[in-house]
Amino acid sequence: MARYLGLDASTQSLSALIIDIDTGAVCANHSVVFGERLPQYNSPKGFLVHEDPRVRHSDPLMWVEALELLLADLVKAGVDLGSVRGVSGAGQQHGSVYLARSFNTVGAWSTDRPLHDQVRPLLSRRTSPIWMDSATSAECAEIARAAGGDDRVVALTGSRAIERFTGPQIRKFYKDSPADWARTSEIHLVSSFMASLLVAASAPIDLGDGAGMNLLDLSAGTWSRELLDATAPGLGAKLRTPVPCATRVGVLADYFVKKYGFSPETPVIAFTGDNPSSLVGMGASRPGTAVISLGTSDTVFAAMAAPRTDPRGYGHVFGNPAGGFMALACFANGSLAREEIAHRFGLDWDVFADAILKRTRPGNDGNLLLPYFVPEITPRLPAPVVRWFGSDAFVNGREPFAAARAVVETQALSLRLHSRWIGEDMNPILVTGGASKNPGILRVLADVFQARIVPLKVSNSSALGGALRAAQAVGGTAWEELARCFSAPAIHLAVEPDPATRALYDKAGRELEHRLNEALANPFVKG
Ligand code: XUL
Repeated sequence: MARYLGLDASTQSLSALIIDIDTGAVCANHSVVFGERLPQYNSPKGFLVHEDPRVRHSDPLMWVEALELLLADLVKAGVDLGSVRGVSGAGQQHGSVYLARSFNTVGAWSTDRPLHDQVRPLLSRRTSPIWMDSATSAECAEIARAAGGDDRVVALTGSRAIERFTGPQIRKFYKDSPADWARTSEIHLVSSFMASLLVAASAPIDLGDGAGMNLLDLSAGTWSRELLDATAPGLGAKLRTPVPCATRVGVLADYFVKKYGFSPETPVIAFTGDNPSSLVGMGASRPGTAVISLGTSDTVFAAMAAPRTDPRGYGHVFGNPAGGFMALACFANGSLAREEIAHRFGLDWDVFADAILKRTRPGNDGNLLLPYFVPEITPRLPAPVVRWFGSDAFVNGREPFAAARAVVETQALSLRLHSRWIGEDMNPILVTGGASKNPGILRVLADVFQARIVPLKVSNSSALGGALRAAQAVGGTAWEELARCFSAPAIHLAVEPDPATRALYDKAGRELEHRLNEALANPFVKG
């Protein structure tokens, strides 16, 4: 039996997915939702509440405890972890973990104590800034200035200095907590942190996720001396050399063999970012297929035939785990905004879909709604601001069905507007993430993009990507074969565009662009 385990440490949950290469089956797909199972961490949405809406941190020990809960759940469900031949996985991108003592000093985890009790004394910083944090504008400006300007940072790293990226976050820590910085000996991304737990040693950062740090020289595949120096003194010594995504970083620690029944010597492949992992899980690792992921954040991404950067400075270039690069644009107010609008208007998801499909018309009589409950990344605008653009009754919030359609349409128009720079073909578009199950949302995406929208059979493409990467690196199965077996589209759920809606969405797109340009000129004025 050739089975491979993929893990996905995302913002709100940790998931595990096991594939069987011989039968082509997904034999397990489990999640631990932090807010539900670990209420002691006071993180109902996966992060700690902070009075400053720009500050978003999580407790890394919550991820450690979740790993143990998840593995215990798998065993309880009768999954034979001894049949797993390799493990890999992914983490939410950009988040960072700071250690006073390297994982390499651990030797072996003791089975007498839970893992989080053994990780706690290693930390030099109790909390981890995550991708939703936007409190580092000053540090971004300082890094860009020291490195010779925005264009130089883009040329080296594929992105401008960006608030949530790890380099600016590291600089803020160095400035705000010099003593803790001085005792920090090792810095991890969420991805390399999770891999390190599994091998009880320091796992290096991979080139896919490393590209989201504003520190990696993309063309050389090494940390950029210029950017290390621009970020914080001594930073180079706290980071291990980055490695290609298919690197074997060790074998599963005895702790997991003894406690959960894994086989001794099970190889662990470098973990990567959730978006690069999803690219593989969606079977989109070759150029020609775009993906929209509707998770806590919404992202649009695609493998790139040649690296290309966003002239407006919002988009990014990351490493593609199958080789080469991928383009990505990230929208912080994805599900968070849809959930908030549904909640405010008392709509459950069936009614929400019905509101779009049956009770309102495409274009929504010109009403647009782009709510920012957290600071937006693409385009960069502050929060909280609910931007209503439309008729009086609509703006006064008396039209719940129109609001449901408007938030989805306006988000889709913004996705389209801000992914033009990627330049890859956007038809068909594969969709993943929780909201990709909502037929109303799929209908709007098809019409706004004038493209065939195709969901995948397997949900959780990031954990699937982890399992596929383990199968490719350990078992040597070709990407094409893996994609054919496991990334099959759910053709019966595909949605075709209605060409009659093209003109009205082109008009609405121009209107949104105009409104956003106005908002960017006066970011603090409510729309
Ligand atoms: C991508 C990004 C988010 C996180 C969260 O740049 O910030 O998509 O990876 O999952």
